[in-house]
Amino acid sequence: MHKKRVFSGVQPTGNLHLGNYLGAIKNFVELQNKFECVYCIVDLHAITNHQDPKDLKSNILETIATFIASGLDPEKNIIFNQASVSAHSELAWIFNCVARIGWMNRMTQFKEKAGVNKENASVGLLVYPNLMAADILIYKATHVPVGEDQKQHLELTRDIAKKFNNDFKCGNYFPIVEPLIPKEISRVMSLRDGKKKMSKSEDSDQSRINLKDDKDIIDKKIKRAKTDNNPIPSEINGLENRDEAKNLISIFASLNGIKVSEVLKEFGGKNFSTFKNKLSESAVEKICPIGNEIKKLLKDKSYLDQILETGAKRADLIAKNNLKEIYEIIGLTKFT
Ligand code: AQP
Repeated sequence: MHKKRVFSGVQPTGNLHLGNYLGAIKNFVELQNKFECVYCIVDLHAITNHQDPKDLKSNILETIATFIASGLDPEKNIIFNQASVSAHSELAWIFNCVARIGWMNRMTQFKEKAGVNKENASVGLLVYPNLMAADILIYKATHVPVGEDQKQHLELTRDIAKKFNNDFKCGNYFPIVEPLIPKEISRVMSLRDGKKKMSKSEDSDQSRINLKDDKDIIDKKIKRAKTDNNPIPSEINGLENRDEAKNLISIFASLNGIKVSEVLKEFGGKNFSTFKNKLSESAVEKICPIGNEIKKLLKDKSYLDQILETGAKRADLIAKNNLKEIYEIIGLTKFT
């Protein structure tokens, strides 16, 4: 039996948005009172696409500020950046040798991110899921809170753990992780296109609510969010084939911690303009305090650095010890 431990990460690629919050960070905060949690700013994942070094540095600080502003306690949780703990990269190399090329080729995120010019994508982007598996398994984490877009990568993490345990006949050395995906909204969609996920890299800022947006901006973005001409349905099946409507209703449910069915009970038969006013109120109430706190925390960079340094030392202790065991299982000797 493995000790229950949560691990998750967020890339420091700027523009953290409502999707990152409702899909992942909000869940991180809830879990901190139930599990031992390790939360990582996955800066090595960020460089699978070119990052300006100055932007990367400031985005790392902004991500840690977002964690703290959202309610993560840096003493209760281990919070650090991935580049500080070299065991992640070492285990990723081992997993490059465990995972099969065919597994990588099936990853839909690679296909989406590499686009049409696959040959020109970095090798790092292709093997990104192996590093993600290493991030999780170096801590022998058992539970991983993520948005639905990461589900396939977690299935791969499970496959890698099983293959490693099997190849090296080491019982259940690596746990088979369980994804923790939010129920009411597993994937927050773009405000401009209900078929696309809300994303940092989308060109149009109107497609997402950034955690640092102020009240007026949030209000405007929600008022302009795409909907259809039909009123809000009273039953869930009335949301079928209405991606934009479903998205806004689900966002409201998630922001207020209620079920989609309850939202439909309250707003069924009403038009979207009434609903959008309420949605905007909820978003402003939940997001603006976080945005204001992020801005405040960013003024004290040494405080943020100190959290990262302490977290890195705590993470490194666990990771180094596990890496030593892993090397022994494989038959590798580390003389340093
Ligand atoms: N739209 C989303 N809905 C629900 N969850 C989401 N997540 C991201 N977008 C949504 C979750 O947020 C966590 C951190 O994600 P990430 O920053 O590591 O990378 P990402 O998934 O690639 O985020 P973006 O915004 O989509 O970035 P780009 O545009 O660079 O691709 C993860 O748990 C993720 O599931």
